Amino acid sequence: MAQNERSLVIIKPDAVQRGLIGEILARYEQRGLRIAALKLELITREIAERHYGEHKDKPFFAGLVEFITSAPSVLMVLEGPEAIRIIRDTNGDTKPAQALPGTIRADFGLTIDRNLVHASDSIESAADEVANFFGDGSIIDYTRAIDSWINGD
Ligand code: 3AN
Repeated sequence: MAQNERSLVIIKPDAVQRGLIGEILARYEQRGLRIAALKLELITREIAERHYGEHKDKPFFAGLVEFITSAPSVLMVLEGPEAIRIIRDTNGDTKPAQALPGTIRADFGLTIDRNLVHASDSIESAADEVANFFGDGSIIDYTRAIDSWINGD
């Protein structure tokens, strides 16, 4: 069986403001991913700067932090076999213009500055990102009755 993985996912302020929370969440749920944690939160500057730390020397860093702290986001932890790859494929390319039709960023977005969602890009970064946003440990380990029908085990 494929390795079970965990990813941090953010439904960013643009998607929340546009009333797309349900639409986007449904795509992850329909794919079969399990929600292990979920909250609506206005991200603080400190947490945003840590989250985007790898971009701190880039010209777009200030705008990135400004945007992600400008209005509430939905933060979640999603789990499933090969979840990192599956979620990033569901989200689509960082640049919506290059995202494949059927992905969230292609179906709802136009520009990189408002690309609706974030997902972890590796198991290692997922661990750091989950700790950054869910340091209080509010992650629930549970099994759904349908899990064996989705995962085949
Ligand atoms: P992803 O979110 O697909 O993992 P990253 O980690 O490369 O993409 O970038 C994080 C965020 O930084 C992107 N979602 C985007 O909002 C912003 N970003 C990345 N590259 C650029 C760029 N060249 N110009 C403006 N914003 C960018």
